[in-house]
Parts: sequence; C-alpha cells; structure tokens
Amino acid sequence: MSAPSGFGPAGRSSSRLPPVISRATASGARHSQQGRQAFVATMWTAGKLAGMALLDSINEPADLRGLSPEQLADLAGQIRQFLIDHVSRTGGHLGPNLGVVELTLGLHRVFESPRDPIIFDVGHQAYVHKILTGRQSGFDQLRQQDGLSGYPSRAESEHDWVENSHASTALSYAEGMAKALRLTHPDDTERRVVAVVGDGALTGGMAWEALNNIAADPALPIVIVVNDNGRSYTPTVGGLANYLNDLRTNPRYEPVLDLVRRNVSRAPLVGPAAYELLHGIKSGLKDILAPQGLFSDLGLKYVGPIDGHDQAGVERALQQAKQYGGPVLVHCMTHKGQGFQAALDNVEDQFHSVGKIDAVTGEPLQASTTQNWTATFSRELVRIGRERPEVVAVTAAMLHPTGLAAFAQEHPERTFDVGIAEQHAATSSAGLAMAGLHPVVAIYSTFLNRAYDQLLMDVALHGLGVTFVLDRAGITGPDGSSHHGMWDGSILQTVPGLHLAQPRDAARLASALDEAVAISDAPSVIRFSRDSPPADDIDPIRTVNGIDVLSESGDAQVLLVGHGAMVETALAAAELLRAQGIGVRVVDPVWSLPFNPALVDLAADHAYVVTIEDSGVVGGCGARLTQELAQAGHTTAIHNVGIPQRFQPHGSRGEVLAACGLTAQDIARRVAESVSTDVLVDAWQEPASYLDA
Ligand SMILES: Cc1ncc(C[n+]2csc(CCOP(=O)(O)OP(=O)(O)O)c2C)c(N)n1
Repeated sequence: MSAPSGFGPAGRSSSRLPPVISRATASGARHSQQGRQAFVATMWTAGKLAGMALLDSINEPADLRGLSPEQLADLAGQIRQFLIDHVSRTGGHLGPNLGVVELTLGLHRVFESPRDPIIFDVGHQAYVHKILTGRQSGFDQLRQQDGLSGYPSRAESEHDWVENSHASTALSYAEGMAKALRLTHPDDTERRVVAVVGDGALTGGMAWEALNNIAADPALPIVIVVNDNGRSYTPTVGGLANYLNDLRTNPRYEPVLDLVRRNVSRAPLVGPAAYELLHGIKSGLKDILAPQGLFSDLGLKYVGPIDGHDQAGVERALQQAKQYGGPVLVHCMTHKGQGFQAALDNVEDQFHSVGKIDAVTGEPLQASTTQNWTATFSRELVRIGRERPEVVAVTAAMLHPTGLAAFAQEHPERTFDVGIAEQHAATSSAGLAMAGLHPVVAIYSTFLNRAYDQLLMDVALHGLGVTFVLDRAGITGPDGSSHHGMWDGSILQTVPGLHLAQPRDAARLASALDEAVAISDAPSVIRFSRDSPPADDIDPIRTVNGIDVLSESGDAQVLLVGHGAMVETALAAAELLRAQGIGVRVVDPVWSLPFNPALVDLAADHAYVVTIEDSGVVGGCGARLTQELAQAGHTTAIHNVGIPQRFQPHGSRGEVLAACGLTAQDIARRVAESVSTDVLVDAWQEPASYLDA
C-alpha cells in the first residue's frame, strides 16, 4: 500500500506539519473537496439504483460530508457488514470496531483529518477509521505479513499520527500535539486535536497524568472522546468505571436528557459563551439527576452522555466540542459488538479479539487448544491455589487472555483486576507481599515494560516475593511491533536478585511456578510464548549444577544454549548439525537468572558456543553469558542468536521468527558454515541474524 505523497515514513520526520497545514487550508483543495462530495452523493443515488454499495465510493473523509442521514445509516450498516465479512476471515479486533462505526463516521465528518489529528487510544478500534481513509482494499490482508496493520500505522496513511497499542497514551500525545500546534501555528485557531479513549484505557495512570495537564490549560484546543462501552475485555472495573456506569444508567436521566438534547440542538452554536450557557442548563439538570461532577470539577468541559449509535446526536456533540475551543470531554456510550448478535451475546469479551470465525454464527473456525502455554499455566495456578492459601492472582484487565479466569472462578476473593494499570499491579503486589500474601501477576510480556521501575524499586529493592508470569513472550505475531514480547529478556537482566525461568515444556512450567511461589525475598518471573509447549516433555539426560543437558554427541565441540521456546529449536538444529558430522551438546539453564556461574565453566569447555533466545539479542541471556565469559578471562568463541534489535513487523509467529533467522535450519546452516570455514564470524554477518539495530 503506498503512503500518500509527502507522508511516507521518510517524509514524516522533517516536514510533518507544514504540508498538512498548507494542503488542508488551500482554497483549491476545499473547492475540489466540495466538488467531490457532490459527486459522491450523486454517484450514490445513481449507484443505489445500480445496486452499488455506498461504501465503494468512500475513499477519503471528504466523501462523507455531503451524505444525508439516510445515506449515513446505510453506510454504517455496510461498514459493519464489511467488518464482519473481513475480520471473520483474518481474525482481529471485531467487537471494538463494530462499536465505533457511528462515532468514527461522526469524527470524520465533524473534524478535518489529518489537519485535525484524530488519535485512537490503543488503536485496536481504528479499523473504521482505516476504511474511511482509503484502506478498504487492504482488509483482505489484515494483520498478515506485509498486509494492513491491525493498529494505526504511520507508514500506511497520513491520517495515522501515532501507532500505539499500549493503552492510555492518546491523551498525552494529544496534549503535546495541541500545545505544539498552538505554538507553531498561533494564527490557526480552528485546528483541534482529538483523542478517542475507551473507558478501559481511561483506567491507566498515564491517562490521568494527561488529564491533570489538560485540565490546567483552559485554552488547549483538544477534544477528548470517551468511548464508553463499559468494558475492557471483561467489564471495566474500579471507581471510575462505577462512576461512568452511574452516569450511563441513572434511570431518571434518560427522559430528561432527551429534553435537554432537543433544547441544546435548537440553540445556535457560537463559541464559548453560548457553550457555557447551554452547558449550564445541561449540567444544572444533570447535577440533580446524576453525579456528573468529576470531569467538570477537574476543569474539563463535559458533554454527554451521548448515545454513540445515534449518528446525529454524536455529530451534534462533537460539533459543540469543536466550537468550544478549549479542552472538552465528550462522553459517548457505545456497545462493543453492536450490530452482530453473536458478539453482543459473547459473555467473555464481546468479540474483543477473535480468530477466524463463522461470519453468521460467530462460532470459531479453529478449535481452541487446551494445551497452549496459557492453558497450561492456568491449570497449574489452580493447583497451586488449592495448595497455597497465600497465593493471590493479579491481572491488568486481562483475566481471560492471561489464563487467570479459572483461578478467579475458584477464588474470586483472591483475584484482583486492577484495570489497565500494570504499574499499579506491580506496586500493589508489593503491598500484598509486604502484608503476607504471594501475588502472581499475569501480564503480557510487552506490557511489563510499563512496570519496569515498579518491579525494580518497589518489588526487588524491597526484597519481596512477587511472581510475574509473562505470557506472549517473544515473537507474538499478527499484533506487530508493539506487541512482540522482545524486551523483557533484556530489562530483567538489570534487576538485582531477580529469578527468571523460561520453561521449555509443561513440566518445567509447573516446577518453575512451584519454585517461584516459594520465593519470598525476591521477584521471580516466568516467561512463555503464545504457542504451545511440546506435546511430550523434554527430560534431561542429566543435570550439571542446575543446568539440564538435553542432547549430546561424545565429541561435542559446539555448545548450543537454548532458552525457553528456543530449546526445541536448538535440539532440532543439533540434529541437523549431527547429520553433517558436527558434534553438538544442547543445554537449558532452566533458571536464566540469577546467572548460574556453572554455565561459564561449561561454555569454556567447548570450542564454540551459540546461545538461542526468543527475546531481543541486545542485553539478553546470550549477551550476559558472553559478558560473563569475558569477565572470567575466557576467549571461547560465542554467538548470540535472538530477535534482532529492531521493531519487528506483524505476520504469523513462524514467519517473523523465520525473518529473524530464528529457525533450526538457519541456525544449523550458520553454525555449520562457521565450523567448516573455521572463521566463526562470517556466517553471522547477514542482516537477518544478528545485531541489526
Ligand atoms: C498497557 C496495556 N495493557 C494491556 C493492553 C491490552 N488491551 C488491549 S485493548 C484492552 C481493553 C481496552 O478497553 P477500552 O479502552 O475500553 O477499549 P474497548 O476495547 O472497550 O473499545 C486491553 C486491556 C494494552 N493494549 N495496553
């Protein structure tokens, strides 16, 4: 897919703002836009007669402007059908996108993207935005290698200002951009920055840090749209969620809201003064009817709650917010999965994220495995929960995806969902541990980044027994660069006293968990991939000073050190090497941290050592062994194989691993080349394999 001119990735860093300004304000562009709107409206009337879908004629936001209410309703239906048809085939975030159809149409009709940046928090709900900004044709390849990203992508479109997927950032981005626009274009008072944030993402601390700053600046041209569907994956929890729920469900509120809405919509919209007047009427009524003071008390103008599936109502609210000129929060109520009964009926997550499903019934087309790492962890934690009453479980709004649901069912009082708040999860767990419990914090590997300082200072420095279980470690696949769990292996190396296990099979996961929950004076971390453990456990031939020897030739000159999921790869590579007459020994350190000095001695006994891990190669376990070898004065040749230290694209896990050179064939070929030429470096110089920063 080609990026629009002037906005390719290369063009972004230098001249980001001027092209947008000049293009969007050029009168010629406005005229041609008006011409195009008329054209689309006419074509639609003609096309409807010819059976053509209106959606086919929408290539850019300007195409939406001239549409009638009837056409907009038709278009919303077509977008929903398009989403169901496509996402059911590729998998993806179906429910959240079905919920924001009218909202996204409204945003693109009221604001002028990309001149008015629209920033979606997390970004998983940006499919409709993609459809409306010329990317319909990419949906056949959604989340597939070289295909359309599942999140906003700066390389794809000038309409995507940020590419995120880690939650609760949109308000900070928006606040910074709004400040910058005011400074760089003081005369352009019409531009607005729009942040769309879910009620789930609003539970994250960063969102509140941003709100604190936004509220302090009454002239900041920023519109915050809270997309409140009451859910993260499961229903959103916490005081804020309760507060939003009160606003949403106050039984006396709805009829009066209608009255207010009609009166407000009749009044002319002419800037802050009128806004204040109208808003005064509304909030006066609402203060009696619903406890809506929170945002107003913070100093933010509040509009809502709005029915997010009422196209006209949404647009009216957004227009009001746009007219105001300072920070305004539009509270928009939507339903995750709107328009697809199977999604609305899904209790677990309303199709927050689906694999391939039947487009009519919503039934999964791929059997879900009960053997994957998550399910294995889930079973083991239930077992441990029965044995150890002090063990409690902590999730950051991901009860089901991290496998905690079964534990929660047995021990609801020992399970804590803290919202999308990994930092709080870590320090709250420190508190739980201080007061005598042993928390098991289950999060995705990539989200541990958020809680690094809390892990380091609040848990490790205090010598507290907290177990972190990192799911989706290593290459994850279709969620792309921000979701690959390739950072933890490096950052964990820096935490004094930390215990790190990377189980190679289900038996090792069970024993690592048993050991971890028994450690009461330091944090422990267990990481595993999104795949499944091997069908059969990989038992050691023998264990030397805690290091499992898994396979060996009598004359082994080459030592392969496998970590976690890469142990299977190491064993397969060893087989290929033995077939070529190269003697190999494969070991698994079992506990990667604390660093086991016996690994240095073992490595020094070989002519050539290759470490293999499913994490960033810089600063990981391999780098640690290299450093320890050198510190001990050994000159043993060593290569570290890991994920090259660059942002990896999306694709299947297998495809991305292959592109990183993390396959048995690739590793065996390189080792064989190194050994046969006796030049242990050349084979590793290709960009795919090593330090390609
Ligand atoms: C820091 C972080 N933790 C966890 C997640 C995983 N996650 C993705 S979407 C989501 C729920 C988002 O809820 P909300 O913001 O209300 O959006 P909705 O899906 O309901 O539209 C979560 C927990 C994430 N993206 N970022």
